[in-house]
Amino acid sequence: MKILVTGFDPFGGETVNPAYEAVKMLPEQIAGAEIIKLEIPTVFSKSCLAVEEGIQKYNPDIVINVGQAGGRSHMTIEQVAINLADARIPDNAGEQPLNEALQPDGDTAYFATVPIRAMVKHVQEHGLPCSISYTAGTYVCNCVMYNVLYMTQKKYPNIKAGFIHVPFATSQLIGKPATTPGMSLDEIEKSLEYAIEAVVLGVEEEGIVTGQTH
Ligand code: PCA
Repeated sequence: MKILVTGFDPFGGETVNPAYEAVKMLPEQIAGAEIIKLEIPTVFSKSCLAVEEGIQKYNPDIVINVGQAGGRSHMTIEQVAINLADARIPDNAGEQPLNEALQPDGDTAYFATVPIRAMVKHVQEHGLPCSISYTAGTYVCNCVMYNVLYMTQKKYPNIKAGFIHVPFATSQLIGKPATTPGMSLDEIEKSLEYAIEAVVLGVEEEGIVTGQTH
C-alpha cells in the first residue's frame, strides 16, 4: 500500500507550517505501508495541481492532506469539504477568492473517504487528543480537500482521500496570547502517525461515539 501525505508551506505570516514539519518527521513506512511526503503551496490555484502531480507520479492508494488550523488545541480529522472558496486573507500568491464555487459542476460537499472515526479512536487509544471536525474552513485547506475528493470521484475512483488539520507547534506560540493552544511537533507527528496507522490496519469503526451538540 502507498500513501501520499502532503503538508502546506507556511502562510499568514508564520515562518513554519507544523503540517509539513510533522509530515517530514513521519517514518518511511507505517504498518508496512510506504509513506510518500510532499510539500504543497498555500495557493488556491496551485495546491490541488501539486497534489494531482503527486497522484500521477506515485500512483498512491490513499491521499492524506495535512494543514495548520491555528487556534485548535489538537489534531482534528475533517469529515466534510464544501464547494466554496471565501478567503479572509490573501494566499501566498496574493489570490483572495470571495464567495466563489470551487467547481461549478461539483457537489455542494464531499465527505472524506478514509475511515475518520477509526482514525480518531486509534489516536485517542494511544493517549493523544483527537476529534472529528465538521468544517475545514473556506480557505486553501478546504479547497484542497474538496478538489482532491472531486478529483478522486471523477478520475481516480480507487483512491481514498482525507484531510487532517493540526494545531500550532509550540514554537509558534511565542508572541501570541498566552491562551493560544498548541502541541509539540513530536506530539503532532505521533498523532498523524497513529491516524495513518488506523487506515492501514483497517481499525474497526462501528459504534464509536463522536458528534457535537453545537
Ligand atoms: N492551513 C490553511 C491553508 C494552509 C494551511 O496549512 C487552511 O486551513 O486553510
